[in-house]
Amino acid sequence: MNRILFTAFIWIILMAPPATAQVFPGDVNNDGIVNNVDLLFLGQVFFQTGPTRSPVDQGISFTEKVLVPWGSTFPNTTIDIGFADCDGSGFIDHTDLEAIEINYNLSHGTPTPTTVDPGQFGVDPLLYFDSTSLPGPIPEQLIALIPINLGTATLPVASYTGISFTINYDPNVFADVIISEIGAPWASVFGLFIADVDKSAGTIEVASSLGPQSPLIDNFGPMLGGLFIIEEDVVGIMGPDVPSNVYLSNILMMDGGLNPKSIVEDTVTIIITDYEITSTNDRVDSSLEVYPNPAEDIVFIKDLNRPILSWEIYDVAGHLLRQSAAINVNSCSIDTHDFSNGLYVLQVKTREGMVQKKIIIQH
Ligand SMILES: [Ca+2]
Repeated sequence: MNRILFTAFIWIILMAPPATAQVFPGDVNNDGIVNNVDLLFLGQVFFQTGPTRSPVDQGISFTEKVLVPWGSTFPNTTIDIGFADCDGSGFIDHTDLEAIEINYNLSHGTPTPTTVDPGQFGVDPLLYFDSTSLPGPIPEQLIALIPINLGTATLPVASYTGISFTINYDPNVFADVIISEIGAPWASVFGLFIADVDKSAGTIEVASSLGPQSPLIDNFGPMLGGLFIIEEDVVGIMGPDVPSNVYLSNILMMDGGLNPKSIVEDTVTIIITDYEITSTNDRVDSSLEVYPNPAEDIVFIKDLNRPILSWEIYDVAGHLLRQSAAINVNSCSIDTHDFSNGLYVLQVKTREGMVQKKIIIQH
């Protein structure tokens, strides 16, 4: 009798199906939450191929799908690479990046996100705001152009393959913040990038990965352009020099073996002044027209109410690219045929104050 029971027990153990893992599309590192860290893992295995999931378990909706293990794991982990094939197609590609974007911040079970080591100032490299491009106090409704740099000449980063972090700002002060990649060395043609914006919380969660085809980077310098667009009428600002802090947090940089590297955080203080103090007249933005936008080879500026005295165009890194001579016209045009596709800031000086506009060049 005992022997029969024992045999039955063994049989049950042998015949019981193995515990199957579930894929929640977008949670590439299977830590319970879809966030910017998942992009770092995705970048490591981009373009890899493996077995497809069964048709009922394909797709990127945030419901559990049965994992078909790929049999290989991310470096230094026990996480099967099959988790990166979010849609179950057998090919890791941009649809899987889309799964991160669509399911961002969704969670399952009890998330155990990666803890971040804040690093040690003077020992570890910095991710920091390059405030040298800040001209000083900035009036309401204008744009503060602040590039974000990674590493310095004395403390460069080593073996870079990707980074994720959060930018935190006061949503009552900034109407919008636009982040864009500057390019080499931190971005490659095979690279991946996301910036998830939460305007009510005042956060942007960013991740950038070189992708699998690129060599590791030992370097330092500008990484991202940041346009911090100040509200037209900042609540409570009635006088000059009101400070507002923008800071970085949750920085996770990884090398090619997915080993975290400590990076030190930074804060920049943007000084905002009441618009009325810097202008002798009423607000001037309403009558200035900039078109077309997006533009290809030429941008027109027109202000029938107030003469245009000069204009300047900056890239997202804060570099002055082109400027007019002193003029006094109601309309003019700017040749942009040799500009790269992307976002720029046009700053126009009119007789009654300064106006800034975002322009997009798309050839
Ligand atoms: Ca995750």
